[in-house]
Amino acid sequence: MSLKALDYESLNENVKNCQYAVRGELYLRASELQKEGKKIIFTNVGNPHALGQKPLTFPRQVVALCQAPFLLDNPNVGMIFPADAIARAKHYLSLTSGGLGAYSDSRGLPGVRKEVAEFIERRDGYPSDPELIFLTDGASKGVMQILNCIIRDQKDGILVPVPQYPLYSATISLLGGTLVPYYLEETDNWGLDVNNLRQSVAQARSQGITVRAMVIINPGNPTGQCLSEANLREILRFCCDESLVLLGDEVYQQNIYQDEHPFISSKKVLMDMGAPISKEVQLISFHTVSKGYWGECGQRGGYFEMTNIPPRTAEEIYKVASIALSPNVSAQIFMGLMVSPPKPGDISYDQFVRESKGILESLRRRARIMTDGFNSCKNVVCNFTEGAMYSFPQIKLPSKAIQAAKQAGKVPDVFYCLKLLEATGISTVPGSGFGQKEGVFHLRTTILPAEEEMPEIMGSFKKFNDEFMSQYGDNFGYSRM
Ligand code: DCS
Repeated sequence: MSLKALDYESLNENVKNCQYAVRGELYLRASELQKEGKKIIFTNVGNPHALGQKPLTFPRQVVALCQAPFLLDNPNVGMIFPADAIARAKHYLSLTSGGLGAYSDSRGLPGVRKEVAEFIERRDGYPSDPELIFLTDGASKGVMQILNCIIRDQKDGILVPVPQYPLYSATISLLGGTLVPYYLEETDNWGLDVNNLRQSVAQARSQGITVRAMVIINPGNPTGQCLSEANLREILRFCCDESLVLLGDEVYQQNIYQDEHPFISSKKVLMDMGAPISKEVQLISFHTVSKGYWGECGQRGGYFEMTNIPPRTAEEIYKVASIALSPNVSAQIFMGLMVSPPKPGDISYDQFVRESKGILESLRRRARIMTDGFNSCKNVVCNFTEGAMYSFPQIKLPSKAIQAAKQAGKVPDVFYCLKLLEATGISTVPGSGFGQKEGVFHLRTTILPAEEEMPEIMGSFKKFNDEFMSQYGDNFGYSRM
């Protein structure tokens, strides 16, 4: 009998080769243990509401009214919903062509795209064109759409930071392209050295790869660094010199936990650089409602903005977006609300500020507790989480542990993370899922568990790590790589 198309052996090889560690072996084992009744702390995914973060009240009120428009006709609606939420719900419904149950334009509702453009203008101080903004089902879909337009075959290379968020490695392999890694410098607080970029490009070219685009994740996932303006300028100049499209993943732009390195958008830096470069570099910037103090991951809302993209290309991207008809309409409204939250003087303003500040300030404290906790552990070193939602400590695994991992048929950091999971219920992602230098090991955890649970979690991590290091330690001491 001949193989059928969906028999495993005959599947598209790109599908089989694609790896996504955030929901990989560790996650599967954690789910199994949970079914067996063990308490699991899921710190593998940046999914704030799953770890107890409460939704912001105002946007949920607005979307609730949009979902149930008959409530707007109820004479008692004003007793449950504040007047500004009612007004905003009517505003968004007026932007749709038939409420939340109707498809929108495949680029998203024009009225919401206008709100996004106004937000970008306020943020960067430069004009933004709603026609060049597409709303998407989360940033992931936008990244996939754009990579799909760029990657033609396996000779097309995309520069991706290592460590990186595996959306990039997985999508590139799914589309049959080639990932060209550039390494971030851990001892330089995960900084980006343009010389590394040049080397990566030269090496790829010597192998016949056409490098077409470069990804930056700012603030970094899993690395947590915020790129400086000087660094962004170097990157943009490099992209200009090498004719690379810059894909600026800026989904964590609200998640900043220090004052020295604020978030600066790639678009602003590009515009600040002036002509000719500001008119040359093709830039796509991505954003989402999943992160920040919103954390509305389940709503699946995002956008991308295109800069210096020719109209004919934008038309093609529109055509491809049309195949999926329409992004989620309720998520588009979340995006509209994210980019135009209540203003001073609005009835809901104080509550909105109280809630959002509360979340961000707690995340800032949690980032500190985690970094300090990891740095107090034997053979563990960790850079401070300047931004995003993760801590990415380096674990200096003793050679006996590496041997034991080999015997168990596991990658050493997977071995460590599995032992951690079994002993403590803490579900992390091994560093190998994000890429790391040869012979260096990490794990990634989110900083999202409830603040009051943090001391206990860090305590149980420390206890596990002490036991692990004394079981496998060879007492030679380790220096940071
Ligand atoms: N880009 C980065 C850098 C991300 O970390 C994520 C999600 C996305 C894009 C996609 O987000 P949305 O599609 O929800 O907009 N981060 C994943 C992670 O590392 N943990 O949780 C999800």
